[in-house]
Amino acid sequence: MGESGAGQPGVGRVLVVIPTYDEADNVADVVARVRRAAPAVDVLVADDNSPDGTGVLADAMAATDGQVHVLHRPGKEGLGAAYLAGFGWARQRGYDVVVEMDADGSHAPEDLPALLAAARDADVVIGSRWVGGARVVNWPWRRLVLSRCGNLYARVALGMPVSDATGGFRVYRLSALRAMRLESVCSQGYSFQVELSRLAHRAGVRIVEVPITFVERERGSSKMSPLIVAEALWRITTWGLRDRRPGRWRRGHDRWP
Ligand SMILES: Nc1nc2c(ncn2[C@@H]2O[C@H](COP(=O)(O)OP(=O)(O)OP(=O)(O)O)[C@@H](O)[C@H]2O)c(=O)[nH]1
Ligand SMILES: [Mg+2]
Repeated sequence: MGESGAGQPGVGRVLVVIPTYDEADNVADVVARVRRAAPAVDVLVADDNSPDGTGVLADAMAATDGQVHVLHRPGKEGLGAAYLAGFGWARQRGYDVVVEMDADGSHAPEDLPALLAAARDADVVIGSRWVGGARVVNWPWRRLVLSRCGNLYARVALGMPVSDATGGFRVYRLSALRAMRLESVCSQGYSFQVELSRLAHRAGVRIVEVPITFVERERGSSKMSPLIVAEALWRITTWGLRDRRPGRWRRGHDRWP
């Protein structure tokens, strides 16, 4: 391993994990912006062998910057698998904190210092589109409706006090990830974020939400698909039903003398 960032005061050594699939138009820009916005953090691009050469571009950045690293994965396995591999990479190298961030510019690296500042007093920080002070720029109304309804459903079905359970701009302490028992994670796409919100809530770790400015991607193509939305709906419903059962049993036992 090359050089490593000095670490963020009050937070420790930070690794920003950026999963990529066909993000050749975006990857250099987003990595450069992260390095400018938070010079003490390291970056890991987790690329699933993108046909458009994203991995090669990331290698070129890593060759000239000891704080940029690349994890080459053999093929497209979904966002969740790429993040789990990135978290494992961070754990093996003794990082204290990992950050999730999209490569497409939707998550502004300039918001990162505010998220890291919040991590001083939290285990999980969610960059939220749906708390006061947040902004969503250039999203078509269909995406707005999908996100608002999806979040409402997740909040009610899973009983979580989280406004943006589907958002993917987050900070996790490694200690929180350990407490969350990620061995059980089964999501492939989008529902990965909801699944981790649920595990964090169930583990009882400190979750805070910080407003962000979310901007619709300007370059490259979205990997969102009806299948990914269907997976999220199906999984939230299944978790919601499963989570309800032990609660009922517990209440029953409490009343039992
Ligand atoms: N490594 C890896 N990265 C992925 C995969 N699918 C998506 N990504 C990355 O995950 C991030 C989010 O994907 P997007 O396509 O922007 O999905 P989205 O943000 O839900 O959808 P849009 O709002 O349409 O952009 C981007 O950085 C993608 O390149 C995958 O299978 N493997
Ligand atoms: Mg996106």
